[in-house]
Amino acid sequence: MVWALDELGLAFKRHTVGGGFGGVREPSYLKMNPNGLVPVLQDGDITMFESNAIVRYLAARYGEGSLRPSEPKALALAEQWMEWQQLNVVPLISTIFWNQVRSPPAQRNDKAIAESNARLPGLLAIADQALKSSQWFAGDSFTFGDIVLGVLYWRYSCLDCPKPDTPNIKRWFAALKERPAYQKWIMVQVGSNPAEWTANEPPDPERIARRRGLTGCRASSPIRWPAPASLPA
Ligand SMILES: N[C@@H](CCC(=O)N[C@@H](CS)C(=O)NCC(=O)O)C(=O)O
Repeated sequence: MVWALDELGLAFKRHTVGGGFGGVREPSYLKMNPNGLVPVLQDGDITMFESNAIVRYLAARYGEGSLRPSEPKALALAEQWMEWQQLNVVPLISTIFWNQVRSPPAQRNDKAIAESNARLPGLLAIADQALKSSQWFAGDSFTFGDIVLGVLYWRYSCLDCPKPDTPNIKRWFAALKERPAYQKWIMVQVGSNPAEWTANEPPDPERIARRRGLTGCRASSPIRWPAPASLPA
């Protein structure tokens, strides 16, 4: 969400809540998101949850013709890849991440890691093939169709696991890393095991909060999440 806000050049205010920061069980928060999760977006009279829906809303309201393609075919592709990434790739990368980086060794599920590692090459080959004929998932321009995999691919790049040779994804990822908003909000060191995760904890509380908000996605996790962002009406 914050990456999208920044890509759109929108001013926003972030509130750090969730996990150890608390706040998500407060009645006032549950009114905004009854799931007690982050993120939540407040923008004028709109209050909403579900990060992908938030990104699509921001793109529709503030990024028509840029983050949200105006042309129906490109829009269809952006929608298609956002769904596909979320439903197929995110669970596999998240499984490896949570077991290798965020779980104590005794709770690490090696079978789940192996299953994810076995399935990822086939899935990434599909994305790689799509990126053979276009620079971005929806064509020649960066769109919200690049966001879901963009977030997760950074984390994947930090993981200690076998990585298939995907030259087109490699080129796409290199282009993402050139984007200032990606550098600022996504390219944060996460480490590849629990010790590195802890060692990478930066001393600056603001950076800790930022990193925590961008490096995990499991409701039961003990880490803290920032939310919501509010836009000027
Ligand atoms: N599908 C929801 C997932 C929300 C979700 O699971 N949020 C996690 C962070 S990504 C959370 O609030 N975790 C709080 C916690 O684990 O304490 C979305 O994309 O917004």
